[in-house]
Amino acid sequence: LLQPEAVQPEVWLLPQFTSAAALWADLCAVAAVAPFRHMMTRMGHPVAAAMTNCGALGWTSSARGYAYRTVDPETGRPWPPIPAAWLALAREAAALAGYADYVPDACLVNRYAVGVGMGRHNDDSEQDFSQPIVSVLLGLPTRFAWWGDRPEGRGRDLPVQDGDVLVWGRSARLGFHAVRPVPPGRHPVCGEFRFNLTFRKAG
Ligand code: MD5
Ligand code: FE
Repeated sequence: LLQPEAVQPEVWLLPQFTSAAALWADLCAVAAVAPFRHMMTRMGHPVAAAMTNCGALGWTSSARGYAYRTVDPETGRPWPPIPAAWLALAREAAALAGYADYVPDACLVNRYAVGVGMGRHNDDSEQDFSQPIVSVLLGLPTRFAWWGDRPEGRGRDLPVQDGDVLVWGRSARLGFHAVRPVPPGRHPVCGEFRFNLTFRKAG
């Protein structure tokens, strides 16, 4: 458990805390029930990362804006539950970072092809900012960019790789961040993709 220099207090990095190999079967099972899709933004273009969800609430974007939903709009069915091993992992990481009894109700799963990133934003659609976000990085390495409260300049880069887990909350919970485009490569489990699991207390 360490606090990377590139970011700020209340951002914790757990290097090599898990691996894509350990989570892969559950990832395939989630995607079989709730397939990856490119959601639309309010501006009318598709999100570059493909997304799906598990848990009671799933994050969605459409022409009507962002919303957490209990039902997958693509299938009309509830999102699959968060796999037990994933929940245990998120709870363990949160506990190490000082959050006792973390109970996420939402897990957004992002899939990035080579060359794809995510622009600068902060995560403010949740009801409960007292609870941290736990982010699990799988597959190809990339860099996160971190700004914190003031979204100015290029931001600071944090290199991350398969199996790393980030926990960020409290004063960092509403910090601005981005994902730099994924450099070319091939991961033995994930192929030419990077995945990210983002656990949140959304409801
Ligand atoms: C991703 N997802 O990789 C990111 C990971 C999102 C989203 O941002 O809203 O779906 S979130 C973890 C993150 C990003 C940037 C910086 C830091 C963590 N950090 O320095 O702690 O799909
Ligand atoms: Fe985010």
